[in-house]
Amino acid sequence: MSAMISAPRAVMDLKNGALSGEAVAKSVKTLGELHGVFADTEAFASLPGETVVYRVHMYAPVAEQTEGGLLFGTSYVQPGKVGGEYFMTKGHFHQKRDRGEFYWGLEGRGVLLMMDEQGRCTAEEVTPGSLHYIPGFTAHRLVNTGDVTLAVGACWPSDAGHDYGSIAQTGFPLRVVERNGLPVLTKEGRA
Ligand code: PAN
Ligand code: ZN
Repeated sequence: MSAMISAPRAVMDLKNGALSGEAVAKSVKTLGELHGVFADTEAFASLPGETVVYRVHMYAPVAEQTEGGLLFGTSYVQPGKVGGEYFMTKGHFHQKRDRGEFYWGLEGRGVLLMMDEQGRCTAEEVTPGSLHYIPGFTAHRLVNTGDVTLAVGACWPSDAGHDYGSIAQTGFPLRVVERNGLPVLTKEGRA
């Protein structure tokens, strides 16, 4: 018998990065799960905890922690603000600190915040087609500065893991807030 050409194990919508397939998992992060992330605690408390801040589609062809494999995902950050601060992801270092990652913009507009282990922070603009190399030893967070959903693709080593603890303690030195209708970086309200 000759070999068969099989269907792909996963499919991606080329426009918005939506993933489908058996090994695709989808998760949701609500405001209620983001305590301590935003600077304005009063504004945070006034918003419904069930408000969706971001969703993630993740294609895991191998189990997390597997050495030598890759994971693939699309993050969708909703438009919105807590006080003047734009909706964003929690952000993390990889547990295995030397593991890097690629991000690329698909839809919407935003900012990628990156921070090294010395707390030095940089910010890159994310737009459809923008490509971002996140080196190892670098925490990363996505911020939606637009008024539509920000969709961003990602690919990272399957043994990278996520360390949210360090970010929860020290935060990022820069925040992205709206001033006169435009996104600006600020050091104010540092966690
Ligand atoms: C991304 C992120 C995703 C959600 O897939 O996990 O944007 O952000 P948080 O993990 O910070 O909640 C990634 O960077 N994976 O390594
Ligand atoms: Zn990551």
